[in-house]
Amino acid sequence: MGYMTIDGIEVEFTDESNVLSVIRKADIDIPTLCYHSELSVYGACRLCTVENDRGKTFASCSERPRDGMVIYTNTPRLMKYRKMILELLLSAHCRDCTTCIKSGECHLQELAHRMGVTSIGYENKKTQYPIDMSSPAIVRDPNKCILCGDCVRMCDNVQHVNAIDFAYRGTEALVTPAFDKTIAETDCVNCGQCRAVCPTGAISINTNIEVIWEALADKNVKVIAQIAPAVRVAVGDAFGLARGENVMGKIVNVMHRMGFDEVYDTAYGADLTVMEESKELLERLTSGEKLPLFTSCCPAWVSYCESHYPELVDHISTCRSPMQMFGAVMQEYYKEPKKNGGKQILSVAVMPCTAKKAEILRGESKTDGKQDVDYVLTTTELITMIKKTGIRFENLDIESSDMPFGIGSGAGIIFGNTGGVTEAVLRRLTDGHNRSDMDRIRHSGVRGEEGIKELTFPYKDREIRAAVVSGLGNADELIKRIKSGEAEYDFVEVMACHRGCVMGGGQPVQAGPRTRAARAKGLYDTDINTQIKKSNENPLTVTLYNTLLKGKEHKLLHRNME
Ligand code: HC1
Ligand code: SF4
Repeated sequence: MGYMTIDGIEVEFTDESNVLSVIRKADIDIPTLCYHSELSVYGACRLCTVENDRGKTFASCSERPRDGMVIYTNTPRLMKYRKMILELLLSAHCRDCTTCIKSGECHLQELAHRMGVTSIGYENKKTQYPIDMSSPAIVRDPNKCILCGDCVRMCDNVQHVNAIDFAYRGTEALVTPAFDKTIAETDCVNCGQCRAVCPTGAISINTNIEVIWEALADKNVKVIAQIAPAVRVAVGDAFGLARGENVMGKIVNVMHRMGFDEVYDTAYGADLTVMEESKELLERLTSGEKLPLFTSCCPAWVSYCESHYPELVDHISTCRSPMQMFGAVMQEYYKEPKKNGGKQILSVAVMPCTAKKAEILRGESKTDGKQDVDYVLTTTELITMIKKTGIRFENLDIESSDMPFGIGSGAGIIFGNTGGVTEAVLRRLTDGHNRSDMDRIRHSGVRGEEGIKELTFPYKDREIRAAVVSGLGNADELIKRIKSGEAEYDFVEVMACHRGCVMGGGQPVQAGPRTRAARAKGLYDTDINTQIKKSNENPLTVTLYNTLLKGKEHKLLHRNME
């Protein structure tokens, strides 16, 4: 702890690891392009440069705070310096800002505006590269890359995937997959976390917006949507609503107005997953085989396991993800002419996740050879569509989801937070359902945003040993411990994005710690307000098992890997 003087004001610091964090704590939004509190410090952009009382300048992101320091953040010299950095960056940058997908959300554009960059006196002589559209999840446009390295550090240091890296030197420097491969030719797991930290349009979402507009306008197509748990606590961010507010009711309303015929809740699919995954866990506990059971709902994790730990693929649950279970059930339901009204069914899933765009294309995501979910729209794409309509989302009344798939239990809703799947499974395996039963599970260690959590939970005459992991680097660490015999579990929940789907690669970006906490709280608060806490007590689930699912549980709810 100590004190430093920033622009003449005394500021206390405690455990901040760099001067930049102390400046931001003092409510000065000093510009940066390559700094993320969760990534290692790179110090490349130099925008955060400050001046001390002896006139020495230094990058505040890579300087430790010291007691008695005196610094200035906005001297004329610093202002000029920052403007010049931005001019140089823009001189080698594709400048089609008005048509860029990131326009209005681009951090470079915003800073250029803030720093008063009104013209660029240099011609862009940089080699122009083709846009990489090979991935169903993300698009790479090297011409918009400013070499901040955020995506590289995310992919390599945080996710342990190493799909992209720096190549070449000097003016030819580039971020690219090795050997100039396309992104689809690498081990990229489509998590979209690189896109979540990219400050420009160099990495963006591969969108399906246009095809959805066409379907909505087609009278011969019935468009059925499902909304993932984490989407409802992020859409409001874009419309000036309170961070983390659950806006599911407004989403249902706006989607009806846009022309979606039915809007359902993926939390219902999550309830089906809990039923099947709990059953599978009990079977494996009895046989003692293929333990730990790894969860299967996160497609980026499944891909990571396949490429990095193929010997553990058998340990992944055979359950389809909630999205896929729902997709299969929905297609079965709408097979009947009475239900489809003679129209073609188009199944759309609104997800916080870019990897879901790849999941729907996998062989095991089909039933009788047909894709169960036709398109995935990320939360960000849905926001873009809503904005295009001009409907004032923030003022909309709420509507409830459609039936017969409109009710999800609280257990299904909390899937969007790390630990949510485990908590839901433990609720299913617990006989009671009163508040103290739920609180016992809640306080078992399953909640919280740490990347690796461990817990034991009593079940009949034994204990269930569980681990909850979010972030693929953390999963990698945990698997190494499991393989070395250092750790032993019965159940392991893995979500590729740190903190779970609320921080998925398809969510609106620039989410600071307060946004993260608010989104998690938004889902937990929704659970508190939901009478049905357990998946097995969702009346719609119970009915489905006795009707449409009878004799088809395996076909519709499990991954068909033949
Ligand atoms: Fe998720 Fe899931 S929780 S994976 O994060 O199991 O994407 O929200 O929809 O399928 O329900 C995502 C969220 C989501 C699935 C569920
Ligand atoms: Fe790496 Fe994920 Fe980006 Fe692929 S989507 S390049 S795995 S961070």
